[in-house]
Amino acid sequence: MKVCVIGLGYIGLPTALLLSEKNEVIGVDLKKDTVDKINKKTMPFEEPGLDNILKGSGITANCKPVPADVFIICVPTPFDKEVRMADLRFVKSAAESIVPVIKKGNLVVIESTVSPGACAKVVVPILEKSELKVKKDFYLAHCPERAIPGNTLNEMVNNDRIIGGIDEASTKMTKDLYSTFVKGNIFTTDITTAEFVKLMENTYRDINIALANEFAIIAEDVGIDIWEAISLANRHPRVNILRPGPGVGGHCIAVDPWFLTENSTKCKIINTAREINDCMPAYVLHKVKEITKGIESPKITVFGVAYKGNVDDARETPALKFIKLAEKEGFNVSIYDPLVKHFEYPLTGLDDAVKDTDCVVIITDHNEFKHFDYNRLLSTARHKNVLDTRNVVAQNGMFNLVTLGKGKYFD
Ligand code: SAJ
Repeated sequence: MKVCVIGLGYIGLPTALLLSEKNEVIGVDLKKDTVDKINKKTMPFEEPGLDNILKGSGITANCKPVPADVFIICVPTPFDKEVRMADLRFVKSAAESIVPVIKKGNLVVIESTVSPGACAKVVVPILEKSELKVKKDFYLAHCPERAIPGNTLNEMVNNDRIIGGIDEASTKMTKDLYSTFVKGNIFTTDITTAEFVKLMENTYRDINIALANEFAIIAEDVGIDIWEAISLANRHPRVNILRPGPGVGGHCIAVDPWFLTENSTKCKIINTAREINDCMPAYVLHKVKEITKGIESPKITVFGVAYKGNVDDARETPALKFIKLAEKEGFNVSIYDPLVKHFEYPLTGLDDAVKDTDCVVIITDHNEFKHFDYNRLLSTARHKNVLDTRNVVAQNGMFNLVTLGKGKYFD
């Protein structure tokens, strides 16, 4: 099979590499730099395990699609903040780019996350500009990705997958192709259900995190430790509450609920959950204000701007809103992140970030933050305060530790 994978980012490149073990694969990306790197067998981003596969693979990369048997679209779907909708511009332009090369009998697979109905209503009309007709001349399916950054390779191979074809022949062709590398079970459905399932998965997680955040806020009022309470509640065989934190980031969970609700007039819990999670940076700032009350020209140190622990990705990070709010409220903010390389604000070395600080605010649960000796680290601080929004610091020493979700009773 000759497979053309369009979009060589966090999902497209690993998919292309896994497919290249049993197929001829051409990767396509608009970024010339990415194309050059892949042709030189160099990874354009970091993700465990991919480097080795790339070195041994026969994959080639190109800036434009070439004739093939299968086209897989793995481009990002940004969030249009103004109207709270999926911005399908990259999916559309990827589909447009196939039009000149698509042939009778080809299969097109959409991996990009899209709003319900988009494959049939948006992608089909573009592909049919080729004069070929879906179901008659070419096949189409949605196969949403489920891999988690940091563990992409393992999850792409071992997770169960959902495939929804526009007809049975499309579903079968897609299942046969993905079976060449997926070891998990492959479940099949129709194309719109597959779109919906993907969005439900991320929305479920968002609502669960919102619930954990609300529990944390209530626990502070009641005076108990939410982290202990959640771990005890999760001993129930049918309960699995996620962890509270400073808000939800990343390019999926913080935006996909809006893709699901964009064309509905009846959403309540999904919108409320988004609101709760979006308010968490402000909630964290209110705690910082309490801790630093009375200090003149306070300096705070943000530990971690990645959207979650142990990744270098700061997209949609809750740290950004927290920092913007803190600056607006007159805080002097220094930022340290051991993994993130590019961010809207300057990043500082650890020692400079902590020197003369009045409060360290842990936003991201990087492993490094769990292992610091905070007594030593805070020796150059002006005030020895730590606000831990992820419950990664143990109280062992002479510093004031405030943990999100731990009520006063435990201070
Ligand atoms: N978070 C919490 N508490 C938790 C878990 C996460 O506050 O208990 C926060 C994280 O810190 C982060 C955000 O939520 O800011 C999202 O992180 P995540 O680890 O939950 O998810 P992502 O965005 O890295 O990946 C998700 C995954 N979806 C699900 O688990 C349902 C992944 O499988 C998807 O492939 C990915 O979205 C995607 O691309 O859709």
